[in-house]
Amino acid sequence: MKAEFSVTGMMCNNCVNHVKVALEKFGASEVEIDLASGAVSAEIGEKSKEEVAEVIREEGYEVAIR
Ligand SMILES: [Cu+2]
Repeated sequence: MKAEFSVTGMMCNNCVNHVKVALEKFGASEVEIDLASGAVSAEIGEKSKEEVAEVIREEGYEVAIR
């Protein structure tokens, strides 16, 4: 399943990498992150959007499911 999120608090490319690595470790693929808008999309397979949002939250960012 493809999921989209709005992430607040990513300030630089290091933040983008934190989120990307965390999502990939969690099993997401095709992770795309737009730093300027905070838009994140990923293929999350059988995981729930809420679980994936929680992974982003645990990295220290605010997140809304789109
Ligand atoms: Cu940063």
